[in-house]
Amino acid sequence: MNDNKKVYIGIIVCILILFIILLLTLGIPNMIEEGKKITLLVDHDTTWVYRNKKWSNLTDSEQLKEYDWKKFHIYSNNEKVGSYYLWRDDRWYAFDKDKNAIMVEGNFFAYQANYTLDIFPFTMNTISDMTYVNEVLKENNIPTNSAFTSSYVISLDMDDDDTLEDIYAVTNAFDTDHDSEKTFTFVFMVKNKKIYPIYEEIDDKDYYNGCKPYFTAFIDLGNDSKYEFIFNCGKYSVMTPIRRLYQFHDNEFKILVSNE
Ligand SMILES: [Ca+2]
Repeated sequence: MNDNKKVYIGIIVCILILFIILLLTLGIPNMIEEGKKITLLVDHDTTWVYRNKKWSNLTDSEQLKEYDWKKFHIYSNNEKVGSYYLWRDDRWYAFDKDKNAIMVEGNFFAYQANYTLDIFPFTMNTISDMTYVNEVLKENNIPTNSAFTSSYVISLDMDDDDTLEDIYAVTNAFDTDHDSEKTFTFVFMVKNKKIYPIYEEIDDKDYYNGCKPYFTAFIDLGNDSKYEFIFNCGKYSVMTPIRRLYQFHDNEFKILVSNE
């Protein structure tokens, strides 16, 4: 090999290395971000779409018909049912490729995206350590011996730092058995012993007030091993719960889209 050839190969190698560095630092994240398309079906009443880097809450029934006979990844009660074709009437119905009906019981959730979404199989655990719950109750002048109608904690690594965060939910909504002064709902995350509020509601005591908090799915929407999640608030007197898609960003929870 003569010196000229060595110089050429050297230059080509340098250009390739520069190109790869550029692609890794600028190109690849942008390419994923730019072309990302997501459709989330939350139960049978809420549809969220992500197009051109924007979320929207789709309510037009004509537009929803566009998903008829489209394939979705379907989940029920946080467990994968499979990938099936959907058809909409007053709700979503699932069919296999031969148009045999597939029964989907429980909390329905489905998504379609032009990339694979990681969905975390969360579990709702009994709260064994009441330290943080009591701290939040005290801050809001609610007695710490209050009875709950629902209380649980979900543990997962929300932000990919190899340490688990705890998401707590407590409420006394729809309580007929106890005489409490206020109806309350608190949902928050604890990370490094610090409390980050997700949802708070305090109302006068009334059977119709309050919110029963529950989660539909924890989803890695950004493909960055960090989780966004769908949170719902069941209301006693309203058919459709409040539904919100949350993201933990810059040390606070932000609502990306909701059905409100
Ligand atoms: Ca973490």
